[in-house]
Amino acid sequence: MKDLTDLHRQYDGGRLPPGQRETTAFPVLSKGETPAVDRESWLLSVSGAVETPRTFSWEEFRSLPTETHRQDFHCVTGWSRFDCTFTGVPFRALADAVGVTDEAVHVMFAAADDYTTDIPLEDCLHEGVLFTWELDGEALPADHGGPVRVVTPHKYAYKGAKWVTGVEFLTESRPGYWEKRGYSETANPWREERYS
Ligand SMILES: Nc1nc2c(c(=O)[nH]1)N[C@H]1C(S)=C(S)[C@@H](COP(=O)(O)O)O[C@H]1N2
Ligand SMILES: [Mo]
Repeated sequence: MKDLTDLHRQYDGGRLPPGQRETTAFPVLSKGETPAVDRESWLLSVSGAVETPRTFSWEEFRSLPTETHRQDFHCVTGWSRFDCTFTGVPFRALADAVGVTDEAVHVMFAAADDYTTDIPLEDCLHEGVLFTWELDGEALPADHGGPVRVVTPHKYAYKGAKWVTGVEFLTESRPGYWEKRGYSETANPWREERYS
């Protein structure tokens, strides 16, 4: 188990970022309905500025290296949930599997509900970014993004696509769903980067 609950120190902040309040519940925040996706039908397509574009089935994805983390989760609407246990594939392991080219600067994540979100590549390579299928020792509930979602403990949680189906390495930034609607591209909770 990797404990990442102290990563706020990398940002010279306290554990609870400014303007947040701690909750022990885990609210669900989705722009629409929970899409019907299961492990058997789930596919993850990796494209763009990579040496080997490919699509992973659940079985293929599960052959990548995995880690279990303890992480905090910060929603831009003002709540934070401490000590979430997530198991999954680190973004870095996926990047190694496809070979990211030098031209890549940004990453666009796509999801089964047509949600998208973009993150600078450098921020995706942070050790906390995971493609996860397990929350607190149980299969990730569908409402929270199961079968597989992304988590970004160093960013507001809208950067973590639930029901993730696509990862596109971009040669220039392109705004995703909330970024188009005025939310921050960088989304650092310790600097309160909520809006752009
Ligand atoms: N595919 C998808 N991912 C998404 C969203 C969404 O609507 N669709 N909402 C985002 C927002 S705004 C937040 S705060 C978190 C909420 O995750 P939760 O519902 O597990 O709390 O998911 C993010 N990822
Ligand atoms: Mo959110």
